Amino acid sequence: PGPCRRLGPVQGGRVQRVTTNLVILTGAGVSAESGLGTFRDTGGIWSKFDPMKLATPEGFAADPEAVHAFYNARRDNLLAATPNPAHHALAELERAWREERRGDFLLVTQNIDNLHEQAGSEALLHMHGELLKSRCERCGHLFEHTDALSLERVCEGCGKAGGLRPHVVWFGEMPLGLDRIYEALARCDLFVAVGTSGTVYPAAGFVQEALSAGAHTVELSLEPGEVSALFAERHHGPASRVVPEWAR
Ligand code: BJW
Repeated sequence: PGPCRRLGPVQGGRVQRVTTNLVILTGAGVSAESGLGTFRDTGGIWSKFDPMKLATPEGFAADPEAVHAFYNARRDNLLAATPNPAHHALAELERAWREERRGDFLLVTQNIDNLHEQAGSEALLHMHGELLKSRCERCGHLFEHTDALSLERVCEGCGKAGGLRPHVVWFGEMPLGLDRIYEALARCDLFVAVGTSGTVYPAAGFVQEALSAGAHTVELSLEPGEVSALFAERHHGPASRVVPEWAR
């Protein structure tokens, strides 16, 4: 069964509307069919590149040029990518949730791409940052850009070179927006995870938080993930099929 609004019992001749607060968590699998690689599948990004060298503060300190090259290449890939039916279905679901006042809606993505925005999602939180943003470690200046980042580039905020880094969350760093996410999870009635392996915390623990709040839990992914057993409902297949099927 999909996420259709439930109607409550008739009280005093009126049908009481039961609201459903929805939290959706997406991972790399939702963007796989848009041509952006996943991390841990066969042939995935971490089978070709060492995450300890490219996705940790220590790796960046040791070889910033290699890290810039890695994210510059992924930024170029993203600029050629477009949303797939899964992104569109989630944006459409958000519109319906809002227009029909079904309840609160929050889309939390672990992805640093902007395909949810391109599809029209609005109530969106990028917990692992955004590839089209960078920041200065010296002055905190945050800016959007589509061109390559380099060690030589000068920060528009402080006028100094050498302090810029991608606005992404590496291992050992604190994910973004956790207060808002845990607050939404504590109130959620329905939690859906799409295209994530359930390997990386704290995101992998969100299903447990949702269960503690009494939510119904749904996994939509190509195959079972690490925490699959915690989901009450599971639909396995490509996101471009299982997400629109579930959301309609
Ligand atoms: C499809 C599909 C299709 C394929 N259709 N589906 C030991 C135990 C517990 C925790 C830890 C531990 N040791 C260390 C930690 C903490 C660590 C962690 O979890 N490590 C684990 C690996 C063990 N976590 C952190 O460090 C996090 N921070 C933190 O904990 O802060 C607290 C703290 C801070 C400081 C001090 C003390 C505490 C930060 C994690 C940051 C993760 N960063 C990355 C890189 C981001 C930038 C970038 O993109 O380069 O985030 S790593 C990478 O993994 C990326 C992703 O967002 C993240 C999750 O991956 P995801 O999305 O699940 O992708 P895959 O590839 O794993 O799975 C894809 C899925 O899609 C699969 O299931 C496929 O089947 C499916 N799929 N095609 C549908 N067509």
